[in-house]
Amino acid sequence: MTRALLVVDVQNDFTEGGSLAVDGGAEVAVKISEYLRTTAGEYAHVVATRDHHVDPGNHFAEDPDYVDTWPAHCVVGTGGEELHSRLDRGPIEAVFDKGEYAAAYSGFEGRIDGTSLADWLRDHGVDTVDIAGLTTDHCVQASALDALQEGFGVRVLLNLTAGVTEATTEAAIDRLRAAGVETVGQVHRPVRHG
Ligand code: VGL
Repeated sequence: MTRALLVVDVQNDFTEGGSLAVDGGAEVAVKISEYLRTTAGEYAHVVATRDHHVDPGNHFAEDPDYVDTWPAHCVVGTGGEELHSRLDRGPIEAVFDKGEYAAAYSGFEGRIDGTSLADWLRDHGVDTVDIAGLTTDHCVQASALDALQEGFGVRVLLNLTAGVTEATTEAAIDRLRAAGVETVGQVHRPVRHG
């Protein structure tokens, strides 16, 4: 088994002070960095994704519902798009950007230099992925379901994720488990919007 860690969307806009801040987002950045220090040998590769929006159409709204429409976030060229400063970039070998002109919740829509995340992982011999990052109920969920579709073994490290709302986070966890994704630990419970 060759395992990679996939760090999804740990970007400033999804953390405290950002335009789509999730409670516990910055803590997730810190905890992933700690986790990487203590589990260095477990992963053959560590990669990350970023939401990378130019004009993603009705993914952005003036009056967002926080389910299908959102305040502008992770706009290319803004600080909000940057990976969080407390996320240790050292172990991250490749960053896959997604969503320039449309919503792209799944990290598997991401590319680096034209190569898709799934192809990059397969090219590097990866057959199993652990997923951490933001947000449990949207991009982490979508990435985990796509990872399964792409044929990878998948675990979601819930203690290294944070969700937008409690209800959608619980629904996401149920859906992931029903689909065959192994979950590890407990998610940080969101208190906003829920
Ligand atoms: C995300 C809401 C909107 C995420 C992205 O990264 O989970 N959530 N866009």
